[in-house]
Amino acid sequence: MKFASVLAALTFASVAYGHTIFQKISVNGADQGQLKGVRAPGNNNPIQNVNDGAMACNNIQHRDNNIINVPSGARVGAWWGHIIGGAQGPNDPDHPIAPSHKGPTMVYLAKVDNAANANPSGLRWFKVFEEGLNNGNGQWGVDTMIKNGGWQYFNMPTCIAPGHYLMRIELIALHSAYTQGGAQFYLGCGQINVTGGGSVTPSETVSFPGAYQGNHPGITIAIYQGTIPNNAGRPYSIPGPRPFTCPAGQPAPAPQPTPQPQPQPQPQPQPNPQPAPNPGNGASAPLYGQCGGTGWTGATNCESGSCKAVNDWYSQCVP
Ligand SMILES: [Cu+2]
Repeated sequence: MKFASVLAALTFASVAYGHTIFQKISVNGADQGQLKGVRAPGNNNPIQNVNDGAMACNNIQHRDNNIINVPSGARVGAWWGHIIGGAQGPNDPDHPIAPSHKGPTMVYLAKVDNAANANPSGLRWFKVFEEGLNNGNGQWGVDTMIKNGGWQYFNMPTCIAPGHYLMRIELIALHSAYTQGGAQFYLGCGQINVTGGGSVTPSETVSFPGAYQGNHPGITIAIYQGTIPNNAGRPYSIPGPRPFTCPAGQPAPAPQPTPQPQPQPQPQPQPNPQPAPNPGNGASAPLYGQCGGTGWTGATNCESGSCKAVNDWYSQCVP
């Protein structure tokens, strides 16, 4: 039995490039724009060491000065895409993420003075959202996000103090998590300003890195029963603290607009599929790494292969 589930996990783990990047925010259904108020990594590779210094906001490459206003109680969306810009070509089966990447979705907040320039290390984070495994229907947080076209939704607490926060968006892919170090952490941070709200400062906070242990049963775990990723019908234990909830008597949630399905972004027209110009900085991007695109500040030449524009925001080294 154990052998069979390991075999199944190995089979599913062969999907190597179905990774994902958090890259867009919506507020009460209003899309705030690609990479606006978002700190995103330069490639879609996961972090696999829970003690990695990048566990707070990832290895940030895309960054701007926008701060997104979020009324307390608002329905907030965080959008994931296979690569920066969304799908990697038409009918990309790995967009927003490969469906093999089952696992939980989470959101944490940390109060900061200025969200546009706050250093993500050393912050105190409180969790405001988590979705793990629904044992009733076998659906994971990641499944919900895929069903919503890449959007991961949560409600901003009604009672927290107004002001700037970094908003840490996270999902964990567990398809290879049967050995320690196999879980894949995908994450990025949004820059937000909470308006309205109350005066509560959540007291239960964690640090990143530090919040997770590699041997946590929600991080080192074989989720397959045969070929079915349902954790053999057992409850799934989500890493980190339980989400903060406002104490009774704090402001009630404002009435929410009916959630509207959000249209999937269309593939960008490709008038000029030329490699990005190379300013000649020394470092080279690895094969399948990012090598250009709007706002890209990393390497623009390739260790091997050539740099090809996939969309306005993303050029990739391909063989
Ligand atoms: Cu992946």
